[in-house]
Amino acid sequence: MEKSLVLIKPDAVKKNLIGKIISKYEDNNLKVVALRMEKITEEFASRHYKEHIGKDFYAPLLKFITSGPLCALVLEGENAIERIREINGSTDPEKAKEGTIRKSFSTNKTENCVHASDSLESAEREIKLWFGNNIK
Ligand code: 3AN
Repeated sequence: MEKSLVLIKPDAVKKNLIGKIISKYEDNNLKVVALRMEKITEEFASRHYKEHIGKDFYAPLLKFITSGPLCALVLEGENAIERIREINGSTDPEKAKEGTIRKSFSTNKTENCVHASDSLESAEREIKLWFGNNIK
């Protein structure tokens, strides 16, 4: 069993997509084991996105991710990290496969509805950042 940190980003929250997005995960046998909703500060966002500091899309990414409330979830399931990234689809909605969350709902590479951990190491780091040591 693996755990992954998922964000339902401010664009998806604004479009009333929280329920539809969580259903996609639950229908794929992924269990919600933690959940919180809030508008995060730039300081917190910079810790989440620290590997992107200095990239050309970093400033707009930070502005967007702090623009309104988002949902952070921990999902658990077999092979969860890879499966969630398949369900989410490519970062660029134009390249995302039919039926993925990003193909169905996202606007562009920044406003792309969801984030998911990309490795076991980042899942561990991100779950700790968002939920402390409560989630084992
Ligand atoms: P993913 O979330 O698909 O794993 P990452 O981790 O490479 O993508 O990038 C983190 C976030 O940064 C993306 N979800 C997206 O919002 C933004 N991002 C990544 N690449 C670009 C880009 N080329 N232009 C604009 N935003 C980007």
